[in-house]
Amino acid sequence: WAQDCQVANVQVMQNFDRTRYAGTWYAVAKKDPEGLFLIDNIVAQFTIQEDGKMTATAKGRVIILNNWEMCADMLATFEETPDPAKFRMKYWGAASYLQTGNDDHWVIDTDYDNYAIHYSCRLVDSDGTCLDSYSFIFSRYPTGLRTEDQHNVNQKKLDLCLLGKYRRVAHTAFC
Ligand code: ODT
Repeated sequence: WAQDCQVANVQVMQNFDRTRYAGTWYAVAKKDPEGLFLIDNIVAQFTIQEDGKMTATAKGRVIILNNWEMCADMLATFEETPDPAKFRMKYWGAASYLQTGNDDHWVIDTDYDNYAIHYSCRLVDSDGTCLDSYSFIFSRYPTGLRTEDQHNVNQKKLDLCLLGKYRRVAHTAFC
């Protein structure tokens, strides 16, 4: 069926299991928000604490103060919502000059062992579509997605109305 592009109708992962989601994920593609922050070499590490709460760290190459290139060390805590695949992510930098914020963090789909699709809408338009979103395609491998996962991931990009809006995220030795 046709994509209606309504944020409220975005389908997220059913029966999301944060324990299986834990561990290292390499960003292999990204749809950028307004005011791009993380550029490439983006690696996220999710941890489930003893109290069951999810936290994460992420590294990535950023450019701050117009021209200073560095590897950002970021931290996040996740607040639960009634939907187990939808979180609020509060994040900040290990250094004070890095970005801080509080974004939606939705897990759209994952098989836990190979790929995951993340989505965040920062600004919903008056018509219910998203005015400012970002989305990560994560892989358990820095080399990219397996061929057999690509079709499914493309279908989800289409469902999110973001097909064609992603760029590849390089992994070099920067971070
Ligand atoms: O790059 C951008 O422009 C938007 C991203 C900003 C948020 C980055 C904050 C990362 C905080 C630590 C994170 C953990 C895990 C995150 C997984 C996916 C979403 C960032």
